[in-house]
Amino acid sequence: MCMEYHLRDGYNINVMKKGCISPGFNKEEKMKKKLLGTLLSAAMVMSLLAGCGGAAQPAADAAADAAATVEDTADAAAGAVEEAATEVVADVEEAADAVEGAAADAADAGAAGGNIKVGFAQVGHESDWRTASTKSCQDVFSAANGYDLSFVDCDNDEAAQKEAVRSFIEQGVDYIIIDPIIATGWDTVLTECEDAGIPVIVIDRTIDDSDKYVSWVGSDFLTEGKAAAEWLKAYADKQGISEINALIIQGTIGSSAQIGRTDGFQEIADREGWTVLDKQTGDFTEAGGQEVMESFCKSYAGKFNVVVCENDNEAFGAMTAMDNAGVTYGPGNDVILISYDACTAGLEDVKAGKITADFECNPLAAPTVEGVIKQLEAGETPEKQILVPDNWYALADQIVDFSVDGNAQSMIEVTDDVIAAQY
Ligand code: GYE
Repeated sequence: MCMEYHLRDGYNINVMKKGCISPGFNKEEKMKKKLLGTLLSAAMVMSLLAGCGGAAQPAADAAADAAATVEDTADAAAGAVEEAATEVVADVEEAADAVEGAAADAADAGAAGGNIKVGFAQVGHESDWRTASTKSCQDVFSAANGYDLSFVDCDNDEAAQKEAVRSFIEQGVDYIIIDPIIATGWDTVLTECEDAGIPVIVIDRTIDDSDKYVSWVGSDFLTEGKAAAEWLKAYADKQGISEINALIIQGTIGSSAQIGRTDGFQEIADREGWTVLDKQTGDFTEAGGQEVMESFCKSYAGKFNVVVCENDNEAFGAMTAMDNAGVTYGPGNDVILISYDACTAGLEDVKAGKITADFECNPLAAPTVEGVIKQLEAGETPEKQILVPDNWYALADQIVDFSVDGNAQSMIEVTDDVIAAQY
């Protein structure tokens, strides 16, 4: 094929490949060959005749000369045609390049004028944290701020999330943001993004089996898990509690938020010789937390004194289950209840003396992601990992000194003002 189709920003540009021969050029070649064939046959007949009688020799020579002249002329003509065709090809390519350049300039001008196309493949809508994260992204990547946002709620469906990313590639967005439901299985689709030349920014949860993204912006889940356990150690010591029998309601299995929080807590539990009676997933939902806690209350009745919920919504469900089972929780009661996220409703439960301590995970990462996009627009290279800082919350009596990996931690006392300022 001599034609390539260059598709860019909605413009189809046909470019003739170098070295291709135009159809008109083939016609000239054919004509030259036909004429040569005729003259050469005539010359052969003449020379045969000459062999039969010397009188025909001059005529044969003349015919052969004529044939040679015609061949030279035909060669010259063909050369001229070829040269002209090559020039045409060059001109067409130059014109196509110019159109392509103009199209790119127009696209850039559109972008600069407030039209950066962003696709965001969000995990779902399972929790208060997620709602805050979605709102933050929609606020930041708004039309008023100069963005066209394609938002897909993937409803915790891993396959749907990959499809969403592929649909962004088809749409030809400028940037793709992914909050990966689970941490693995990403390399193929990230390679597709790379091949399409679309930068990917990972927000919140991490991708652990591919590095084909520009930046990750999120919280340190392992530190959150360790912080919860180190706080528990210091708090239990202060309360004179020497035995810990814990139940853990985990987040979505395979998500980096679950992995970090579970592993971080378990590491300290192993070091301290605590008993972790059981771990089961509540999928980061209130219904899931309630269901798991109902079964825990039956299986471990009277045997546990700590419940760790890997997000606030699971804690809301677990509280309903404990209420129904007659188990008391919060400062001074049967069970120390630990939660993560520290969304408004979670902090309200801390203030109400239900959740004993709440370990924040900041959902407002979108402004930082926008910073990454601005750096890329300016041709700069953003950091590969950008941490969003978190705080730890409790009521005054539950605030104790502790450290994580040798770093002293501070806690924030939950007051009405603190709750009002939270997302
Ligand atoms: O803790 C939970 C949400 O990925 C950190 O996902 C996030 C977690 C958050 O559903 O509430």
